[in-house]
Amino acid sequence: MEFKEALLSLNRVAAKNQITREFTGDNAFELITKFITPVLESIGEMWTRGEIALSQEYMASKICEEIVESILPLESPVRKNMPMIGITTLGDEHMLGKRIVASFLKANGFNIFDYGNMGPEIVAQKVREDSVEVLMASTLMLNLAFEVKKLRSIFEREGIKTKIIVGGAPFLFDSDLWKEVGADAMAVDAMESVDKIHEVLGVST
Ligand code: B12
Repeated sequence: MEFKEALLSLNRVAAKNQITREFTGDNAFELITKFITPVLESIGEMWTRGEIALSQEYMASKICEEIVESILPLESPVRKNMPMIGITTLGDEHMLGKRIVASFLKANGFNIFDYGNMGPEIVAQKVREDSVEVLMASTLMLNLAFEVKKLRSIFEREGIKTKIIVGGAPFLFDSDLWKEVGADAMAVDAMESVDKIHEVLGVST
């Protein structure tokens, strides 16, 4: 049974087996990028076209969350001289992308403050308190992508120098949106986010 078919028929076991068969212990992010994300995107499009029920989309994403949770790597114990990173969805309830990016950064030794789905005003306060150097914003709804613009103007008002990197569906659909909302960079996936952090901090690798 195909992975997508297994998800849509709510066959947890078949879906999980498809991924664990390919899992070698250190290829979690490749599997997420190659199998899980594109299938979830395609399921989102099927919902848009009215071909499946919202409950199917919801359950498919829940099963993927469970699978992702079971394959993600541990945090790296090496955390010397790494910049402070914050991560939030700025009110968006789509959490899987944030979870994956946070996990990838932790596995690469970054220090992460996970602010969940806080709005821009509180995020700005937290970023200042925690001396966050780069804030990662994961928004999947177009309207919430514009919360980044609000956040940027709060940063300007308060003199906060934290860099902002964005990601998620609206930024994948429109490759210039990150500039429009005043972000410093965008990345297409968790793996690219590390290079972008170095880029916005002006660190050569
Ligand atoms: C699963 C899903 C849901 C689940 C969410 C479950 C959960 N708790 O997370 C449920 C069913 C609950 C849901 C609900 C809704 N959803 Co929805 N959903 C999706 C779907 C199909 C997949 C999202 C996902 O988890 N992908 C897998 C993860 C791993 O991918 P990802 O988030 O993109 O993250 C990767 C990269 O983008 C990147 N990345 C992500 N964030 C960041 C941040 C940074 C800083 C960086 C560097 C990188 C990065 O790295 C990640 C991995 O490498 C998308 C389709 C899509 N194209 O995204 C629609 C989608 C996001 N949903 C949409 C909509 C409209 C909704 C609903 C309004 C109605 C609906 N369709 O169900 C509600 C609203 C919920 C709310 N209040 O916020 C629309 C948004 C369209 C728009 N114009 O805004 C989409 C695009 C579907 C579509 N094609 O129309 N949804």
